[in-house]
Amino acid sequence: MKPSVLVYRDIPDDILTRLSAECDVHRVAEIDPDIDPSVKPLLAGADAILGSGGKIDARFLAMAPKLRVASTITVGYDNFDVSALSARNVVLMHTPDVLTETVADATMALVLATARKMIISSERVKRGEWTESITPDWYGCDVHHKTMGIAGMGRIGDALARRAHCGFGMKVLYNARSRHEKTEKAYQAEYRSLNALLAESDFVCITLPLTAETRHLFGREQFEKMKRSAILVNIGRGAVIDEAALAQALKDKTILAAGLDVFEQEPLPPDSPLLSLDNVVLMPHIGSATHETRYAMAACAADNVLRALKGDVSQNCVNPQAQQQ
Ligand code: 8YV
Repeated sequence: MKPSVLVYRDIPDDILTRLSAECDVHRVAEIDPDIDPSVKPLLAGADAILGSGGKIDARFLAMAPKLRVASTITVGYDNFDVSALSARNVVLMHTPDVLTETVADATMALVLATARKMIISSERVKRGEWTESITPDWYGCDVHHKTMGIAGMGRIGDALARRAHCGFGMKVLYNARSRHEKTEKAYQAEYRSLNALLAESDFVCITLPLTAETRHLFGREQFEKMKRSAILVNIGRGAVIDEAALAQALKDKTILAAGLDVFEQEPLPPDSPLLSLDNVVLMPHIGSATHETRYAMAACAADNVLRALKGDVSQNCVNPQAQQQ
């Protein structure tokens, strides 16, 4: 009998066909049986799940007694309770590498768009406000040859350091749990404590995952340590920042501006104080959202399912030790 895979996100047809050759594929729009109770029987029979989003914890796992593989079409996996998965011998597969360059591009784009006031300028042009030579209120600030501080130095942090150093002649500082000698050597990146990074950087770019240690790592105290001319960019996870404190800091001009791709609650709620500020650029979590990269992520996640179901967790597995012997 073929293993049963529950797919809870849209994935390209050719990838579904590949999956269907080896598995019984069931497609649902929603993985949470509390939201769509019709998912319950499919979940009860699923050997693997493939998709993104949802809260996959012990309560969810209790409804999926046969589950062996959870494959997320993301690199981040903060919505999974990894200990609960491991306790049940469910392996968690994710999609690192394939999105690194695309997310680093988006981060640099956010840096530039925020510093050079590109979004607000475009809105002003569309409103018919460009009626004479621009005045200094349209001016932004330079990016090239400034100092970029990167919080978190994983694959995306390294790709961002390369862009900043090689493309924009920037000085790169970073903070991470450990030293990254390759990045230091390749891009003359210098390690700093978080406080020193905050004090010295013109651009602070967050590429951190969300964990118990990083939740609300950036709040009022941290914004006060930054330069008043500094720009904060977040491409990691929204809850790494205390968003209410950030909105206040932007309002008070404690820091100059922010460029955000991720939020504590997504989609951003209509009453978010960020929506009424003109010194913030807001993107709807588009870091990896190109046709090419979203295809590559779906293909990677499907291949992860096929390999993991055969017992191969040598690549892209968060908890290989969870594999049932
Ligand atoms: C995802 C992301 O594409 O991979 C991640 O961790 O944050 C994005 O690239 C997005 O979460 C899909 O919903």
